[in-house]
Parts: sequence; C-alpha cells; structure tokens
Amino acid sequence: MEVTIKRFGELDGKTINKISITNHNGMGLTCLDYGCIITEIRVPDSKGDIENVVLGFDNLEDYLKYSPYFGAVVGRVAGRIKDGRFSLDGNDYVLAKNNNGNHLHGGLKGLDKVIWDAKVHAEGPVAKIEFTYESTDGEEGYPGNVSLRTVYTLTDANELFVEFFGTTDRKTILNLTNHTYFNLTGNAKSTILGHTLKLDSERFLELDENLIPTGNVIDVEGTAFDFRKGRKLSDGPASSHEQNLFAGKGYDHPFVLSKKKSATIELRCDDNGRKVEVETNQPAVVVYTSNQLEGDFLLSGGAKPEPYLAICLETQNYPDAINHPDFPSTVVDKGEEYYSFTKFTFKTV
Ligand code: G6D
Repeated sequence: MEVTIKRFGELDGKTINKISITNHNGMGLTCLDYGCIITEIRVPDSKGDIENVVLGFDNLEDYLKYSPYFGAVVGRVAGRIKDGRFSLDGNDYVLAKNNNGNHLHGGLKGLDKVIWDAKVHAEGPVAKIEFTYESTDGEEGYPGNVSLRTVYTLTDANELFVEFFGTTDRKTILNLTNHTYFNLTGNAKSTILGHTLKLDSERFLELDENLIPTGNVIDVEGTAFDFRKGRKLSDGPASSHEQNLFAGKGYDHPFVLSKKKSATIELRCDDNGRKVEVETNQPAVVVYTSNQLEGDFLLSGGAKPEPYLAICLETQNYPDAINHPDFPSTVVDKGEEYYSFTKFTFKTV
C-alpha cells in the first residue's frame, strides 16, 4: 500500500491533512482529518480506467463554504430529530434546530465539522486510517463525554470498511454514518439516474413533509421503492408517489434492511461496468439521490452540481429513533460500546 499525507489547508490555526492510500490494484482512497471526509475513491471500470467515483472538492475552502456533507462522517446522530428535542432518563435535551425547525446531522457543528486526530497503519495488503475525537458533554446539546473512533480500512481486494466505535461516561444517543455521494460514471460525467440500485429491503419509513419519520413503515411492493430485483434510480423522480414528492422528486428515505446476514445493497453503472456492493450491521440505509443538489461552485474533476448527480447510501439506525420507542434504540449507556460496520466492495461486471 502506498500512503501519502499532505497539508490540505488550515482551520482555526490548525493544519488539515489529506491522507491518500493506493492499493496494489490501483484503487485509491483519499480523506481528510476534518470530518473524516472522503474526498476521493478511485476505482477501475470494466476497461481498467481508474476514475474518482465520489463527489468532493480540491480545496478546504469549498468544503467549508459549500459542502452538503460530501464524504463526511455525520453525527452524533445522523438524520433528523423532530423539533430538536428528546428526553432520556427524565432529562429533556434541546438541540440545534438547523433544518426547518428540526435537528439535522448532529447540528450546527456536528462531527462533519470537527478536526479528528488521524493515524495511519499500513501493513501488506491492508491499510487503516484511525480517526479519534473526544466529544465533550453538552456538545451540540448531546449528553455525555463520548470517545469516538472512525476507522477506514482499504484492502487489496478493493474493499473499503467504514467502522465507528463509541463509548460514553453517561447515557446518551449515538447514530453515526458516512455521507459519501457516489457517482459510478467517473468524475461525475453524468447523473446517477441511469444507475441500478438493488436493495434487500421490503419496507421503508414513511416521512412527513419535513422528512421526519411518522412512525409508519410502508411495504415497498408495487411502488418505486421496491429495489429487491434492481431498479433504475430514474424511477424516483418519475414517480408520483407522495413519498417521492415529499423528498423533492426522488429518494431521501430510510429503508429497513433485511435481517438476513447476506442483506446487501448493490449499486451499478451498466454503461461502464462499475459496481459497489455494500454490507452493514446497521438496521437501515438512508438512500438520498441528491435531489436538491445545486450551487454556484465546481466539484473536483470539473463537474457542476445538479440534482441527481450522486446517491448517498447512509447505513445507520432509524432517524429520530429516540422519539419512537418502537424503533431500534440509539441509546448507549456507560460501559457499553457503540459499534457500526459497513463494507463497500468495488467490482467490475
Ligand atoms: C437534505 O434531506 C436531505 C438529507 O437527507 C441530506 O443528508 C442533506 O440534504 C445533505 O437535507
């Protein structure tokens, strides 16, 4: 494994570093110690052409100014928390209302906007980047001093493991994810509407008009949300289903993943043969087809932002779970360890 660490910029008087790893097949991963942001994933297509398949920027300033969580670790709690409020053990907590009166993605300065301490371990066919961050009690309104670890592992089998570990000194809530925007065309040549998504999921969470889970779970059968046999992502914007319309004509929904061990998510671009298979220990994946992506900036590789330029596959627990007793719990107590595992395997077909 080839590893380089370079200065990417400076924030609040601290150097932001860019860490690049390339495996023996030429697959590359580049990330920052700011927000554990994945800035590039470079993989071959069926002809062997290696290109970047995620959205990002070439400079820190653009991440600070424009980024809608491109490639970032998101938390302490990913997704929305209704009214920015929750109760835990009789204590009421108020969080930042940073999205239509609700809390989104960890608040105004979530985990995507802090500097993590990064260490690289590269031995033989495996390279790991271990990021650590101590989130103090009351940070963004969340209880507990929480020790967090994010570990990205790249192997010579073109696998990228994303793992999160967390411990706390008092009861809190945790639900992290990675918010990478995938576009398998390479350098975002075109939108992802021609991509095919396959999901081992029979149900998805109903959202209200503010994209807050209502508590209802909807069967995918007979809807544009049925990805069990594979479906073109263009079916989302073309669908008149109320849920696709609430999402801004597309998808922005948590899908309940089958409990089968082999429950996988598969995204492929038939034009060039790139495919990524995703496995996770998380109960859900939020599929977001960048329905509102727009702005006066250029992405790395020169592409202009536009709706449907990428898809996010945010493996995680259910959003707003703390306010839904029948959802899987996101509560972590002192003495417990929060652990999230997701594996992205890049292949060609
Ligand atoms: C929008 O609703 C979507 C979120 O799901 C996404 O994470 C964010 O944009 C970047 O708020």
